[in-house]
Amino acid sequence: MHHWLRHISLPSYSPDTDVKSIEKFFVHHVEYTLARYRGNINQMGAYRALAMSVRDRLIERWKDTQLYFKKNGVKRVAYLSMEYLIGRSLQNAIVNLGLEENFSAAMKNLGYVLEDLYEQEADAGLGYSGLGRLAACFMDSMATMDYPAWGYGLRYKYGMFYQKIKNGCQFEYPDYWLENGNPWEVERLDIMYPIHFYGTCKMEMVDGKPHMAWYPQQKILAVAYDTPIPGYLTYNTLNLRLWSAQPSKEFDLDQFNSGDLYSSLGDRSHAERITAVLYPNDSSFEGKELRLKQQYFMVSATVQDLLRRFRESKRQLTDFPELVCVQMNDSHPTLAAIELLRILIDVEGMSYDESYKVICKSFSFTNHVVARSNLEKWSIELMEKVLPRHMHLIYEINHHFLQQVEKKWPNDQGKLTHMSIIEESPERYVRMANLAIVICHSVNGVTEIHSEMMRTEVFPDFFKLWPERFLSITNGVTPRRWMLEANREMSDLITKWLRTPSWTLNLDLLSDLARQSDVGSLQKQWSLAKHINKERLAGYIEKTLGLKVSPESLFDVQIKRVHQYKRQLLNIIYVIHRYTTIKSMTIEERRKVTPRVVIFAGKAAANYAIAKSIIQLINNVSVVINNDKNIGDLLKVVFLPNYCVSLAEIIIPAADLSQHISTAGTEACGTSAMKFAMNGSIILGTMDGSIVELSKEIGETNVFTFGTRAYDVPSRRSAVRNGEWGVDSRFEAVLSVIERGDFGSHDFAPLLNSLRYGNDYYLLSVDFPAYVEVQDNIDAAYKIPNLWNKKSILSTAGSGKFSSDRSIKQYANQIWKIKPARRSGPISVSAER
Ligand code: AZC
Repeated sequence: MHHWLRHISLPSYSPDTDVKSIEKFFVHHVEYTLARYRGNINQMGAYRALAMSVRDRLIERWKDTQLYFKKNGVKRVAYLSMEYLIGRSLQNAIVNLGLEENFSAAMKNLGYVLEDLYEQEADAGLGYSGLGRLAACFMDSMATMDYPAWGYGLRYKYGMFYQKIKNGCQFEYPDYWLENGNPWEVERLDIMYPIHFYGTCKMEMVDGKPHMAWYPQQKILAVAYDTPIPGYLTYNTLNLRLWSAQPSKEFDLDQFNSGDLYSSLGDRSHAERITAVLYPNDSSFEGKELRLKQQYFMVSATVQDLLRRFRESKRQLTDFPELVCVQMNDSHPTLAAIELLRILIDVEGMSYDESYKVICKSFSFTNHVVARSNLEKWSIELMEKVLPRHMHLIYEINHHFLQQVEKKWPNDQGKLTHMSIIEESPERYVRMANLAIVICHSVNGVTEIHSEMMRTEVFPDFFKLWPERFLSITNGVTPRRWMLEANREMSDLITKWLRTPSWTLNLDLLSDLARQSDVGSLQKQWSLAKHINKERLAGYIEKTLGLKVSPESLFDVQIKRVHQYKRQLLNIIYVIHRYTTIKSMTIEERRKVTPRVVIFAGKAAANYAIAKSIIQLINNVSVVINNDKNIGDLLKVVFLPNYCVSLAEIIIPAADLSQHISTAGTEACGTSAMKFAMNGSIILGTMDGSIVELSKEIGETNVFTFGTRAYDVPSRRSAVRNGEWGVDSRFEAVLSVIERGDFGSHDFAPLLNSLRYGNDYYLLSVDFPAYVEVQDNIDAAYKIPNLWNKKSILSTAGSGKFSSDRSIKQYANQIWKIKPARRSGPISVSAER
């Protein structure tokens, strides 16, 4: 019957992009999609109607893009991630379509302000941290550069928790981001896969050969929710497929027949629980059966989907790696490879050896972890219970792998113990990163320093065994969201001074700003743009906290997850030191002080007590300082609650200075520094993660670095542990005023103890003197506007390397071996490309 459909032409529904058509489609959605009257549509309603109008334009491109990939039989990459920190999508979609002017005009004609409608959108926080935001930036770059790619993940109903601060303390609330619906997703009830759990395995004879059969006990359905990801100024639009759990009908029917309707409904909610909530990733997952089920749920649905699409090519399964490659964002999706192995062997009847070759050629793995103790592992007991057949296969892989180790290093028990996929004592675990390295053809770190640490400290034996597998690809961020959308003022300036808008697609062009960094008029316009952004942030701070801050002050920002290794504690200890120093100054001396607003934002994992008490301390300090009339505008401290993508978009363009001060050798990358540098914020950092490369690009004299270098960390740590490190008296003085209760009666003893008695693992006391010194240099530099502005311009000029377009190009060329496949179509923009 379907060929009849081909002859039907749609009543002029081709989504034109002129202002009048946009108005029409908007009204159409008000009336027919939302079923509301034109006369009484509120801001939220208007946002939804607008989003639907944008979505229409995306869907057409998206379908065409998929068809184009399919017809051309191109090799594709599947990007697998347990997290996508997407943030808002409306502005991104409109900008990427190149239609902001038209949409703005159409909304204005209808009595709306486009920017206000942007603000209505919920922030999709389907991720917790860096690797989740990285996945979102990578999707934007893959789409923009026309790579044939798919994103795969989970559609959590509750994203990262909503953070509220009460009396200085963090409280976590569920973040039901779907409250007002999600106009970007398309529910695909036609794309659904069964996912099995638990049960037993039995050896059976099939055609005279032994064969392992799995009799699972639970079956849950994975339903696809598709989100179009538009590339910037290209017709190509990719798909992010997020899986949602749904009970299987058969399963419910069994229960119903047993006469127990209500427990069958209970099972329904049990099934749905799998994709109910995102786990914060720096609390331990150990023992969390639900998290293991989430991982398997995501990868099993994905692998089935990849196989279904591959089968359409009619090629043999041994050709799978020629058409598909799979990138795993950290070790969380590693079971994808085991699932593919299982299907090839158990369902397709391929041999182990042949199947193993297929997975090794298809999979690659990005590691985001530095400390070995943070590598992911799963209890074998749990794995055997939830995924018994997969556990067999892991044993088999390990068996073959250890034979290789034995061959390379005969009789070396140490090597076998270290490298084994199975940890034997004190308890038995599967080491997911070891498994990932064994089964992948490539594994990469996320900065040069991190990749080097992987080779020498985290996985040195694996590196000796397979040096060719280890690559380094420095992370990047998308300049569309982080510059063009978040910082219009500065973006316009850059376009003007570079005399081309194409820097947004070729960020290396920014380097040309360096040549002009001394030009007075550029400097003037540059600092004016920064000032406008600072006023906007000051307005937000006043609205949120009722606190007035002066945009004339130096805005000094640290925003990221709250963690001991990121050392927000060092920052606030310095703030207290600065405060007491100012208080002891004469009026004359105070005149020379550079006024600062120190801004923090970040969430602590709900069960991470020390991190939560760091948040408490910051807030308590802010209450004391901000209410001290004697200090006035010389110092203000701000903690902005509920850090998320859209908050970062307001803060980053307004920063004069941003802090990235992790103990050297603890931060794999730290992508926020790249966003700050692009936005002309001067970097204050330790030589860790991305700062090493940023300072190389920007020029060492234009960034402020300090502190222990990674190679000195072990010896200083042992000096601290053995009480051989003399603690700076200013540092100790701060600890005692906290102890005395100057910043509230909260029990800060555990926090203070983490810095004393040889416990200072993150070397705050060691780096404090250098930190104070570099802060003095910053104050001095800020007083000389043309010096400061020049540094700011050079920060932007030096950040071209850190576009995620560059990262993705490296992945495509070095790991995936895929090429762009650009579907030329009507591009509705005049912008050059
Ligand atoms: C983070 C790293 O901590 C951060 O340094 C890096 O910039 C980011 O990944 C992207 O590579 N790690 C995570 O988000 N999560 C885990 C499990 O490490």
